[in-house]
Amino acid sequence: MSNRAWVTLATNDSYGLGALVLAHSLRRAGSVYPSVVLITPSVTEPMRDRLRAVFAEVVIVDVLDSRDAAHLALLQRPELGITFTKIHCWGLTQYEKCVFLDADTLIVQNCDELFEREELSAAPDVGWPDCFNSGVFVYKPSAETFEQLIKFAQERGSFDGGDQGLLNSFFSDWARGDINRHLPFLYNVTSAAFYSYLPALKHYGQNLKIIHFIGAAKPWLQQFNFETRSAEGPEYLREFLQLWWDIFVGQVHAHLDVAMSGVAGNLARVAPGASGSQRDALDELTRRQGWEAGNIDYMGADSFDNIWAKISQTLN
Ligand code: UPG
Repeated sequence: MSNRAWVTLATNDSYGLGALVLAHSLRRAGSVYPSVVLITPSVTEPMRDRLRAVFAEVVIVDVLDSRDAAHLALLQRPELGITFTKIHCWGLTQYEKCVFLDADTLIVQNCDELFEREELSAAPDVGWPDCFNSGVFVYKPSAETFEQLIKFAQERGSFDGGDQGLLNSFFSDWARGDINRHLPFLYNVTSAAFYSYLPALKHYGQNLKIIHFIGAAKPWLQQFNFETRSAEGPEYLREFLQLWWDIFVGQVHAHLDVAMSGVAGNLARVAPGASGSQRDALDELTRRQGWEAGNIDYMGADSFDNIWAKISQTLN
């Protein structure tokens, strides 16, 4: 058994889709290391079966939630308290070193060299570069660190209500300490970089290793045309959304089950190459889920005119 592993987290079937595509992207990139997924009891049985088929290990953990509504409101993401569950990754003490990857990341090129880094290595967050982004980090599993993190969380909480605030306070010497613990940004290119510094992206982008679809606009909530097999969504992200959906269509879609929950169950109902009404029905469901997750298409389907037309039609 390898003493190193990739680790991700899914607390529901929708993030389970992200985890499945991520695991296939690691294989596609030829990684020699196994991947492990942490799941919580709310992940359905059919999704667990699928995860077991693709991951070397599926580990069930309890939900840890910051329940910090005030700070999460500042982030405008009330659902992120549950990301505290990520801390369980320190409990995987059967491994000596791990790399944690959010379920909304995608491996574009092999990055096995990350395992040569030490705890805690991570890339800067574009919003505040003296903080690291906690979507990709190298760490050393340890029961002691796990206990310390739980204690720290109970006593001090998190300045953003999510795991990123907590981990940055805990590993507080990251910004000024050993530069080797700063991963190049190419290992965690967050979508925000595409509109904040486009020339740099054009200049360095061909070496991009990991793309991270941060924020509410997850790939599985974007529109996908099953007939033409083309991904929709923002132009600047299209190439990476296409890669995500290509892996999904090639490796994941055929194994989905209608008994899965959320978007996973919806996508299971779509036949490959589907067109017309079946796809429209799915779009409707996905749009609704996207809307409920705060991913609102203000200028398109969810525009005021469309909503008003729907209300008028219902009232007549
Ligand atoms: N996750 C779940 N279920 C949820 C929400 C999150 O399993 O309901 C997992 C999943 O692995 C996901 C990760 O937690 O990828 C982080 O959540 P996500 O919604 O992807 O957060 P981001 O919008 O990408 O935002 C940022 C950081 C991320 C950090 C989060 C909260 O990039 O690393 O966990 O903020 O601090």
